[in-house]
Amino acid sequence: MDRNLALEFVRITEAAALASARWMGRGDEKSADKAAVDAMRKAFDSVRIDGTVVIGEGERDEAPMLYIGEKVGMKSDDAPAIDIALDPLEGTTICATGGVGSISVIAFAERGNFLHAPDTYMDKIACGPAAKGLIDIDASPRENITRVAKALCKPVNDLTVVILERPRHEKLIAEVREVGARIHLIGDGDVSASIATAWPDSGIDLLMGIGGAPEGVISAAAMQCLGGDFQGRLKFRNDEERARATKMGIRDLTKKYTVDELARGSVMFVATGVTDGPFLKGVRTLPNNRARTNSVVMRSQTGTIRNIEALHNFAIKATY
Ligand code: VTB
Repeated sequence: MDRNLALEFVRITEAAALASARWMGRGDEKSADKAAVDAMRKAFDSVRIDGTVVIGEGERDEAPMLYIGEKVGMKSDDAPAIDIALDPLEGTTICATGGVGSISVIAFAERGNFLHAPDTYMDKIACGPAAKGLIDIDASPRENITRVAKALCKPVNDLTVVILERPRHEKLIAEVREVGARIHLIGDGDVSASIATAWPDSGIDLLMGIGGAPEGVISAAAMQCLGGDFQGRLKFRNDEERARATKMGIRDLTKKYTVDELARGSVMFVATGVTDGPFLKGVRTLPNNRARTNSVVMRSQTGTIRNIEALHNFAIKATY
């Protein structure tokens, strides 16, 4: 895969972030999401790839654009065949309420390298490079917390675990508190939260709990670039979800997925902040019809992590 592709792709997440940021705090999740999807879909047309969306906005009958299986990119004979896992606006509610950590994100890899995850839940655990290889989704919270604290040379009381604030996590939250670790509860946005575990100085050490499965694959792609660790197991709410997973080719519905099984090979990851988050600043509107975006571009092959700050002048380029 051409390394320059990642730099092409950042234009796409910038476009989606700029478009959805216009809806920040307006209490209208649908419009914020639609703005991001429209901008991202349009921006894909300018990239020379033979792209297939494998993690997207949903299945063809429920998503008009960027649905699973959709072909994107300006196809040409020498265009590379790549699989794409995307979320034009991860954290729609965050954006609609002006909260913390909504991003626009695309991960991509050579064909066949992402798990084709159904839109169900996934039990997840994530940590940064220092504790890689030490976490185990089958171990107790106590065990995982103790191991990570040791790897980070911190007392357990200083460890911060990020967990989605959901009734389903009551038991997990109680267990973590009993062990003595601190908890950062978030309303949404577990992709940002997973990345935060591997981001220096984010203040987050470990992620635990159940979130969306598609977000799990995107998070795993990011962790491959950051050298962090991630494990996941699909969680189904009903037989219909199980049937959907089987239809997508998942044979063992109880399988524990390692980070390598979720995102393999040479993976690239780009994200642009929509609202301020633990590792990216959100879109800033500036005087004279300008805006500033903050993005990250990462490649697993080289481990390079680029922060890209861009100043957009809408007086010249009025696209978004
Ligand atoms: C999480 C969160 C996402 O979905 O994955 C969550 O990170 C899981 O679903 O931002 P529930 O809201 O049903 O718990 C999101 O909130 C939205 O994709």
